[in-house]
Parts: sequence; structure tokens; C-alpha cells
Amino acid sequence: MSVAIHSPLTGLQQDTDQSNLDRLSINTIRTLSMDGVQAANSGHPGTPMAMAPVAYCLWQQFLRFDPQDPVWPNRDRFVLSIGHASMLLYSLLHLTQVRAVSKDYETVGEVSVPLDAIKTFRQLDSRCPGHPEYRWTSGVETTTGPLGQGVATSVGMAVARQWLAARYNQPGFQNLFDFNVYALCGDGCMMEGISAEAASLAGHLRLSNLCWIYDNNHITIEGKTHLAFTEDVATRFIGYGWNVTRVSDANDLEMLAWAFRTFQNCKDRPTLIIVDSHIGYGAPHKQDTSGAHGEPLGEEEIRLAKRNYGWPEDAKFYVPDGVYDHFRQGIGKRGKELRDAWFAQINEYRKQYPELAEELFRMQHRQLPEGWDRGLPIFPADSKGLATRESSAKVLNAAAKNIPWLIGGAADLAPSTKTRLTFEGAGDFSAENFAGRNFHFGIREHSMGAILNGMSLVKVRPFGSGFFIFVDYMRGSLRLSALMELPVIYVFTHDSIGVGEDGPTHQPIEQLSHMRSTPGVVLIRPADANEVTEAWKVILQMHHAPVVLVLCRQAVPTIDRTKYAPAAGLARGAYILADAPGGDPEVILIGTGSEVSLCLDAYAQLTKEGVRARVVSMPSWELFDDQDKSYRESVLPPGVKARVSVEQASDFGWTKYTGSEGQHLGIDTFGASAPLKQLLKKFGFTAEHVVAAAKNQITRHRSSK
Ligand SMILES: Cc1ncc(C[n+]2csc(CCOP(=O)(O)OP(=O)(O)O)c2C)c(N)n1
Ligand SMILES: [Mg+2]
Repeated sequence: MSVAIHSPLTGLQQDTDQSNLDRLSINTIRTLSMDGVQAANSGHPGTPMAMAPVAYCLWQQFLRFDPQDPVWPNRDRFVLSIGHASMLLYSLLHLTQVRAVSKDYETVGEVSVPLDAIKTFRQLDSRCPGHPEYRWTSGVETTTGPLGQGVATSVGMAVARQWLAARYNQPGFQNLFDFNVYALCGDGCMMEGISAEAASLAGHLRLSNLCWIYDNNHITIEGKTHLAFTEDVATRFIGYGWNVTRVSDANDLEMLAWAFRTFQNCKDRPTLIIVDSHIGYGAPHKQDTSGAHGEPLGEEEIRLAKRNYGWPEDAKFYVPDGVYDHFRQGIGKRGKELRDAWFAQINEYRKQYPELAEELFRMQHRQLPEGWDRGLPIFPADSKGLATRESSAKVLNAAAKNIPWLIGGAADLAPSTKTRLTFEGAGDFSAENFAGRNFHFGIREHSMGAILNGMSLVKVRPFGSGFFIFVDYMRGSLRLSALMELPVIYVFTHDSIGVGEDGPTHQPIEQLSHMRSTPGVVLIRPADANEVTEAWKVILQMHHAPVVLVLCRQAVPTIDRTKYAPAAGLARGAYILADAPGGDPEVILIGTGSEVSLCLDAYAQLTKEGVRARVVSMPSWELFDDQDKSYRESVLPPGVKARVSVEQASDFGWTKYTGSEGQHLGIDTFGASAPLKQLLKKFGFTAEHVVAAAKNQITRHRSSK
């Protein structure tokens, strides 16, 4: 097949200075992308080739982004939701000479993506990994690759901007926060359910600062989209309440500019721009085929494509004279002026609104306000006690009063998860009130996770809640929270068979082990109300890790801390709650969450019988693993081999703490539907059973000595 090239962006057009520079710049993006993929012998050239004019038009003419300071808070965000087209973004970051930023978010002199990084695309330690990674390559606003995540994350960014604007834009400073969020997506993003959840919410919230650009190329990996995707995307988005517009040729810069202006002029809805494009544009044998999607074009095809572009056929990684300067005069100049004006404005703002300015400074640096832990509750001992979701409600509300940018909500479960901020003025976030602090994500767990990521990327402190079982629905987003090292707070309740009658569909079993095996996630399952307070103290001071707070539905005793160790031990992940008189236990009972009080009951019985037992409360494996060896061994002395873990979940992984000869009281089925008392008996979560297991362990290890 050969392809007729008739676009004004190829070498055949009539040149004016401007159109010549447009053409050179676009073709530089294309050829850098092709060459990068070819050198790596792996990657996705076709979409960068097709979408180069779209990205170019947006960046060069519209994006309010300063390459010299890619973390300026009011910059427009650009999200490459089609993460496989990463070379498109790397080419832009290179050509606009975006500067690198340190881990502390200070701009350093060097270029984020030098040409050498493009030449080492996809190689170990290159700043150009296979898919864009936040915190690794400056200028990448969010990690993308799992399709649909980027667009859903962009909704969180747009939401956070609306919230910031509602709180911090003040008379005389109406534009302090007015950034737009652009996301480039493809057929894959459109097919993934997460984009439907996110688009539905964005339409509902009328996020007019949000623009998705859909690369409608009719191609995915397996071939033409009509194999699996024939829905009418435009109608679908109109149904969501979006402003939908179309550009029928991805090479038509005028129409693209018109579409971006249409977005900017639309003040009451998000905008979807559907762009018809040709994957692998200009490659004579691969254009419009899935062959252009995910493999190098091959040397010969590259040569022919370059010929079509009017490019020197043998030049590699070639940036023609004038291209860098052209970007400097466009996005570079505009971005710098806007950025400098913003900083001048914020200096003035600091004089007139010092408190708000101080909040912004702390938020942007992920610091807490002075007095953030003021009034956090201490709970009196109480054998009847309360559910940890109830105590968490009290702690969260006390903390949120002190931390204005601690905002969040639930996936339609706030009455159950108890995460509602109930104090005066907290309000509900809605299209009518962007200042509200209670978010209604709707029954959309997966996109809630991505939206929380987007909010966190803008630096507010978001929390989201749901039933623990439904963490499965948002695992894709939660994994990205961890990968991006975002301090998103996940509050999950109904954490075990403790949910009783709801039965196996609602009883988490393997979820704890899933979360514990996800790198970077800190999971905390507190035992009682005071551990909940301590847990929130730890969580709020986190900078770079998502936390999964796992809470129970049913009441648990509030442990008598005059009799047992203080709850502050939670910060070390595990601590000795009760010990054999004088130490030196024969057996260690290790419990988490609601099972800790069961361990204490067993401990009382064992002590009465003269058995020397220790109870370790272990709310967080990750925090415990972070402690030094001497602390860990003081809690779990290597000499004491008789150990029992007690947790109403899969016992996967517990040998790490009990040793291979230890015993685990866990659950290896999906649970059952019944009143809790019956379930506890059926699954063996009774003090008698724990006592029997402890004695078994002692006998076993005595005889093996
Ligand atoms: C959630 C998810 N599933 C599958 C993939 C693997 N994958 C990468 S690209 C792709 C096809 C995407 O098609 P489209 O979005 O139309 O991109 P184009 O081929 O047009 O560049 C698939 C299935 C992925 N990255 N993420
Ligand atoms: Mg496609």
C-alpha cells in the first residue's frame, strides 16, 4: 500500500515562515519519536507521528506552561493518557527544553530530557522509560500507561483546581488559580470503564476547565476498532453533559486551534475534542494499520516516511536549526511571562491574605499547618467500646478542622464509612459549591482512586473511602498512588467477616495480603479507638506514601491503657501490648485490628493458668519492617518460637512473623453469611481457640528443643 501525502504539513506545502516552522517542529516531534523507538527496538511510534500536530498546536499556542519552571502551581496540566505514546511527550519535553526538578521540587539547571535520554529511550535509568513516570521525568504530570487512568486522573486535577480557586481566589486575585487540564486519550482509554466513571462525574460537576482530546484513529492492537468498539462516542459524551467538538484532520492546525478556543470559551461544561487521525502518519506501508501501533517502523519504512515529510532521509535524532528557538519564542516566552506574573501576584497576595498564602505554601510543600494535631481525641477505656470506623470519624473530623486542605469523601458510602466532615462550614463539593470539602464520588470506586491521585498531584490532601472489599475495584489506581509516591489516604471499613450477614461478597479475605504485597503502600489496621488516633497522626505526617486505613464495622473494646501499653506504639508498626510478668514469654500472640482484643482475652485466660504469654498488636507490617533490628527483635525475640497470628483474613505471608513453625488463625474461604457470633464460632475466632493454639505451640516448640 502506498499513501498519498497531501497534507499542508508535509514538504509539499507552500511555505511561509510560520508554516515552515510549524512543519519543521511537527516533523521533528515525529522523527524524534520514530528514531527513539527504532533505537530502542521497541515502543510505539504510530501515535506520536499522528498526534504530533495536535500536541504541537496545544503546547505552542495554548498551554500555559513554563518549561523553565515545570512545577509552577498555576500551570496548565497536560496528561498523556495514552502512555504508550510516551515518545510524543518526551519529544515535547526535549524540544521545549523543560528543566529538571529535584526531589524537593526545586528547579535545577539541567534539561529534563536531553537528546541523549531520547537516544536511550526504554533503557535502564534513562529519563525516557517505556511509559511516562511522575517523579522520574520532570514535566511528566502523572504516570500513565494503564489505559484510562490518565483521563480519570485529569478529572482529579480539574476538581482540585476548582477547589483551590473557590478557597484561594480572592477579590483582586480572581485568577490565582485558573489553570486548565488537558488530557490526550485514545480508543483504549475510551473503552476502559474508568473513563466512563470519570467522564460521568466530570460532566455532573460541570468541570469547564477540563479538556479531553480523543485520538479517533480507529486502530488498537488487534486491528480496526470495529472488532470491538462501535459506540457513538460523541453521543455518549453529550449524554454525560460535555461539550463535544470534532476536528476531522489531525493535521489541520487551524481547526485544532479553533477547537481549543472553543474549549476555552465554554464556561459550563468539560470539553471533548474528537480528532480523526491516521496512526503512523506518513509511513507508506504502515499508516492506518495496527502495525504502526507498537513496534519500530524499521529502517526502510522510516526512510520513506522521512522522505514523505521532506526530511533528510538518513538523519537521525535531527533537530533542524530554528526549532528550539521557535518553541522558546512560543510556549517558552508565553509560559515564562505567565509564570512570572503569577509569582508577582502571589507576593502581593501574601501581603493582603497572609494566612491563606501561608496555607498555600504549606500545602504545596506537603507540610501541615501549625497545630494540626490540636484536639485529636483520646478515648477512655471501655469494654464495650466502639467500631474503629466510629472512632476514625471523630479523629478525622478533629484533624480536618485544623487542616483546611484535607478534603475527600466516599463512593456513596459515607454513612457507612463515617468519613463525612460534619463540622460547620465543611459543606459539600458540587457544581454549585466548589468550596465544599465533602466529595460525593458516586458509586465509582475505580475512578475515585484516580481522581484522588489527580487531586494529590495538585497537592491538596485527599481521602477517599469505601468498603474494604471494593478495594479490588480500584486496585489499578491505588497501585499508581504507590508508584507515584502520592500521600493519598484510603479509608476502608467493613474489614472482615465482622460484616456478618452481608456474607462472602462483602467479606474481605485476600485484600489485606494484596495491599501488603503492593510496594510502597502503608497499611494500618488499628485495634481500638486510641490506635485510630495514633494511626491518623502517622498518616497525616506521611509525605510520599499512600496509606490504606482498614477499619471495622463492629464495636471493639477500647483497651485500658493503664493496664496495657500506650497506643503510641502504633507508630512503630507493632508493639508489646501485654506481656508475661517480667517479660520472657513462652508464647507470643500477634493480632491486628479487631482480633487484638481477642488476643487479650486469651492472654487473660493463659495468664490465669500460669502460661507466660505476650500479646503483640501489629497494626502495620510496613511500619514495623521499617524499624531497626533491635526493636523488631525486642518485640518478636528470635528465641521465642511459639507464636500464633490471629487475623480474620487469608494467612498469606504471616510466616514472616511467626516463622514456618508458627500457627495462623485465619480464613481460607470466602467467609459466610450469618450473624457475627455464629461466624466467629464457625471460623474459630474465640478466646478458647486462641488459647488452645497457644498451648499447642508451646508444646510443639518444647518438644522440638
Ligand atoms: C488497562 C490497559 N489494558 C491494556 C493495555 C495494553 N495496551 C497498550 S496500548 C493498547 C491499545 C490502545 O489502543 P489506542 O488507545 O487506540 O491507542 P493507539 O493504538 O491508537 O495508539 C493496549 C491494549 C494497557 N496499556 N492498559
Ligand atoms: Mg487507536
